[in-house]
Amino acid sequence: MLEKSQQLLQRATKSIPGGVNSPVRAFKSVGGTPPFIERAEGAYLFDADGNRYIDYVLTWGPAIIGHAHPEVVEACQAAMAKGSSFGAPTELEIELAETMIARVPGLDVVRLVNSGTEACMSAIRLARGATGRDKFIKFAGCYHGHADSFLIAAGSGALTLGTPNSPGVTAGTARDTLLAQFNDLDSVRSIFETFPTDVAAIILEPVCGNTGCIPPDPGFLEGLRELCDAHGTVLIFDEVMTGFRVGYGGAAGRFGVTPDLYTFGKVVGGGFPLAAYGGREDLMRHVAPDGPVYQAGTLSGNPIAVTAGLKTLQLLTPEVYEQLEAASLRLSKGMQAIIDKHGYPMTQHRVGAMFGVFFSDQTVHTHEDVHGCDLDRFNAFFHAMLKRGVYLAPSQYEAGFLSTHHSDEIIDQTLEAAEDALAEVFAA
Ligand code: KE4
Repeated sequence: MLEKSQQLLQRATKSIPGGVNSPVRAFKSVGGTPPFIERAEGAYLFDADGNRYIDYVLTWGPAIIGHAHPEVVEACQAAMAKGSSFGAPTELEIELAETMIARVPGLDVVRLVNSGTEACMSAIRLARGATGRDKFIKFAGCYHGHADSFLIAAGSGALTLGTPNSPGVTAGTARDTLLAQFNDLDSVRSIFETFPTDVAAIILEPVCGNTGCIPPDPGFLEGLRELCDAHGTVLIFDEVMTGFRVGYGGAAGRFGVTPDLYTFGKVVGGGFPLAAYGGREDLMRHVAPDGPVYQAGTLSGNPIAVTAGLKTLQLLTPEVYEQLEAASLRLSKGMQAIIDKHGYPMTQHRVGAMFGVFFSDQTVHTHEDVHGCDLDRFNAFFHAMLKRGVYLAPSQYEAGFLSTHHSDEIIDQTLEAAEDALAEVFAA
C-alpha cells in the first residue's frame, strides 16, 4: 500500500528534518507514513506506490482550480521560456496587483512577497512602523506563519506538535505579542483596558483555518473593527487561506467588514511561492521605497509565480465561486445526513470552499473547543479515509478544501467512503 513511500521516508529523514520540508506533512499528529506524491491532476493526487487519492488538502489551499490546470501549465511554460527571474519590475506584476485591487474591498496598494509568513511579518512591521507602537494582538489558534512573533500559542503545525511556544523565540519578542480568544470580544477589550494606546495591530484569520475551520460569530469582526477604530489600532485580516477562497472578495467581501491591511497567499500564487500584503494607501505608502518601513525580496513578484497567480485569479469568476459554493454545500449536507442518520457525536463548519469536521457533539466556536474534540477518533477517521482513497488534512487542527474539479460524482464517492469509514471508527 505504501511500501515505496516508507522507503522514501526512511531515506528522506537522513537528509531533511523529519523527512519533510514542513512539519505537518510528516503526519506526526495522525501517525503512519505520509504518502510521497509523484503527481497531481484536477482533484487527484497520485503517490509513489501508484495509489490515487481524492485530494481535500489541495496543497493547503492553493489548488482551488485543481492541480495542473492546463491553462496555468501552458501560461507558465510560455513564461518560463522568457526567463524565470529578472530582479527587475515587470508589467505582469502590475496586472496582478490591479486584479487583486479590483476585487478586494479596501485594498488600495499591494506588495508581492514569497510566503504567507513573509506577508504577515511584513504587515505587522508596517503597522508598528506606521503607529510607532510595539505590541500587537493575535488569537490563540490562529496561525500567521513561523515568524518569531507569531509562534506564541500558534495554531496549525506548532499547535499540533503541542509546542505552542517554539524554542528560539526570545522573551523580548514574546513580550510584544498579546493573546486573545477568537470569537471572544471581551478578551480583546480586556487587553485594551491594560494597553489602551500600545497596540499597533490586531491580526487574525477572519475564518480560523488553522484550528479546524471556525467561522466568526455574528458581530465578532464588526466588534474588532470598532475596537480598532476606537484605539487607533490597525486591523489586519490574514487572508492567506481565505483570500480568493471563501468568495470573490475573500472573507472581507463575504462578511462585509473591511480591515486596514490584508495578507494573502496560497490561491493568489496558483501553487507557486507567491504571497502579498496590502491595504489602505496611507499605510502602504510607509513601505520602502515610498517610506521608511523596509521590506525586500530577491524573488518577490517572480514572473512565473505571477503568471500562475494571475491566470488562477482570471479563471476564478463569480460564477466559479457559485459552483464552489454548491459543491461545498453538497459535501456538508451529505456529511450531515450521515451524522444524523447514525447519531454520531460530530459537528462541522463550512465557509465557502473550506470546511472542518470535528468529533464532538458540541458546536465549535473557539480554539479551546477544538481541544475538547475526540482527536483519537479524528485520527482513526483520517486513516480510514486515506485507505479508501480520500486524502484529508492530517490533523484536526487543519481545514479541508474543495476545487472546481470536485464534481458531484467525486463528492458522492467521498460521502460513500465517509459513511463506511465512520462505521469503522465508531465500531472500534
Ligand atoms: P506560509 O508561510 O506557509 O506560506 O503561510 C503561512 C500562513 C499564514 N497565514 C495563514 C492563515 C496560513 O494558513 C498560513 C499557512 N497555512 C499552513 C496550513 N495550515 C501551511 C501548511 C504548512 O505549514 O505546511
